[in-house]
Amino acid sequence: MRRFTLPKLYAITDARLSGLAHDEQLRRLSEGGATLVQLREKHAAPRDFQRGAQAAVSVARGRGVTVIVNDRADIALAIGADGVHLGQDDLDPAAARRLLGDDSVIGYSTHSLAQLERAALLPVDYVAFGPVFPTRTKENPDPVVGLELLKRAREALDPSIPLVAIGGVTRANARAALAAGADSVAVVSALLSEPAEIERRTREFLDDLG
Ligand code: TZP
Ligand code: MG
Repeated sequence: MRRFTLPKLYAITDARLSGLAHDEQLRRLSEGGATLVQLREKHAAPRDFQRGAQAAVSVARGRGVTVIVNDRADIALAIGADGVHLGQDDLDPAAARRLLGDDSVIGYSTHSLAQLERAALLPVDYVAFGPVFPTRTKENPDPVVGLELLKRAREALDPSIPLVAIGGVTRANARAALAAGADSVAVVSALLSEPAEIERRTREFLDDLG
């Protein structure tokens, strides 16, 4: 698996929310200082996502931004992304590892302590846990886990596996998520809901996280 230091801020794209293509979102996030971006696309046809993600990887390459593709190991492989982020219903992480090889980053979403404990046995580079706070970005989200359960998740997970808090993270609560034991916060709407503000919000978020 890839030796990979997770930055405190993990930005995730949303073309519907921002009204911007993935490459333009990545450009603005990167201008604000983001170094890790997940391309998340729940509405476009795979061909369109492939093209949009390819353009985003091209932008990322000149900027040293790590790019993770949500859901689709095939697209990640085809476009030379740095890795894939898988949910509980996507290709299983062991299969994705066989496809992508040892140098790719594989992240995995979990929503309960039971899922988290199973994740620790899989060939993944980080585990996400959430939604930590209420979110309107994800359709049919799992129940909110909260900060207490996030803390227990950190205690339950092997310390060598980075933990990402996701769901409803804002500037107001991000530090609490880190204090509860998350290594990183994954953020969509608090960065992207005002497209003209993406760069500024990203910078402010990073300033807050220190
Ligand atoms: N997985 C759990 S919550 C979530 C995902 C993809 C959405 C996070 O979006 P936001 O806008 O930061 O709450
Ligand atoms: Mg998924």
